[in-house]
Amino acid sequence: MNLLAPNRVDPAFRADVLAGFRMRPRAIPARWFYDREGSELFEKITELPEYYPTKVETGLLARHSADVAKIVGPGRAVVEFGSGSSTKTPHVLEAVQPAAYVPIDISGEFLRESAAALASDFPKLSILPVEADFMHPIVAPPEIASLPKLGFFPGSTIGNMVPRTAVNLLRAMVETLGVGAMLLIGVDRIKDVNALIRAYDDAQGVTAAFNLNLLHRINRELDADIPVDAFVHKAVWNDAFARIEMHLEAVRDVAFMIDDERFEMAAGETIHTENSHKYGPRDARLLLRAGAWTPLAEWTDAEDRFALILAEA
Ligand code: AVI
Repeated sequence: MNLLAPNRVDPAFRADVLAGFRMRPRAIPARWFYDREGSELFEKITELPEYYPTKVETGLLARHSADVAKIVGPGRAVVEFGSGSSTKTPHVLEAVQPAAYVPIDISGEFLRESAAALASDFPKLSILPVEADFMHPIVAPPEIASLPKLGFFPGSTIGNMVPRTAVNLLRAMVETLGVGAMLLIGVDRIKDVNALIRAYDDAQGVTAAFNLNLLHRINRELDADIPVDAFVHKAVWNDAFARIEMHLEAVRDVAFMIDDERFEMAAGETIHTENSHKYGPRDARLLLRAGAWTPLAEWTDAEDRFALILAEA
């Protein structure tokens, strides 16, 4: 969502970018990837042959939503965190037979489009979109106040947070959903490093374009003149932190202006743009417990590339 007029700058974006270029090592939060161009590039990433998470998780949902429904029971309100295009949701809605569906997303535009699309497939379902930042506890619509809840957080988005932030979010979800709630969450597994690198540095260069779009966005929105052609996309596995990191590396010495401030970067210097943490089976369960959720069941693919975990508050 952009509530600001097209040529008005989002002050939080400007503040994060300027602070990120001033610090060492330089780093910009990954949330700023998702302007319209970035969101479109991310949709393309999910269709890439190398990017297994979407395909594997969708397969797990298609195969196991009925098993989830047996544990969860009917008549809950399904609350989806960061619903985006809601592409994985129909499997869950069909199996779980909820009394209501509450998609939460920060992008109002996305939310309205996907709620309308779902409404035509589920005409009897009460759909109650909430435009909000799900990183904080959310006041649920009054219509679902008395219903037990099932939180749905697919895509391994939890992996884009450092563990401390992930735990804070899981605890905020307990507050939003209430005691007795359940949570169905997608978690990407630690696996062969080459397979991980390929997923984040694909042959067609779509992930590179997604990463570099951040610099284009800064130029478009912040009165900046970063020479984007002086940067290349890097995806590296950081074993100590069990995460893929994305960086933008300067291939030559560069100087540029952002909003009247001059920056210089030497060849080889990087901007850290994303973390994507991966979790082994025990790590994932421990993370959930630290976030005040008790794991109840989990489903993985034959190669254990990705897990769907059902937990209760
Ligand atoms: C949204 N998120 C779970 C993706 C991931 O895999 O960490 C974002 C992404 N970045 C590069 N490719 C995909």
